[in-house]
Amino acid sequence: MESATYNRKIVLTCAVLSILILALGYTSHFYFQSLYAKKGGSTKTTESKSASTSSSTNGNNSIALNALELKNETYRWQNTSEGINPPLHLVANTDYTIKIKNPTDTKHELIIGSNGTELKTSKDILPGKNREFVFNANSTGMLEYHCQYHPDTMKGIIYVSGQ
Ligand SMILES: [Cu+2]
Repeated sequence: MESATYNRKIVLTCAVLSILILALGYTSHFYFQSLYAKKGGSTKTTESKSASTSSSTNGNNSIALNALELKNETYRWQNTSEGINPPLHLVANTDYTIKIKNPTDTKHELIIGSNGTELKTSKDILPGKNREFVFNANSTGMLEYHCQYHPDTMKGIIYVSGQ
């Protein structure tokens, strides 16, 4: 009889203890969840901020052209989208920033021309240097670009369309 009440006491104590442990785990779970939710919220705000900054810089018209050495000092112009001596597509009466990188070991000079007439030059771009300049085509049609020093291998066509 006495051992039965003793057993009942132990069972009761165990039950109370396990309820306490469960309750503690439950509340701490919610506490940490709310902490992480706060952290996640602040990360989201910075992400959307940087996204809007990059979209505003994309508003400029820019064209990237790099000097490229193939082998035996044969050079080409190159961009990332259309490859070697790429055709350039411009809209008339619009400013374009032409950005040129020269990672080769010799100098280059980009010249934009029309029927042998020079319209714009980048001036000399020395080895390892970058250069950018603004070009604006004032009429539609076809122009050409070439390098002053490698006119036979570094050359391409510029198509100027209307707005
Ligand atoms: Cu060149």
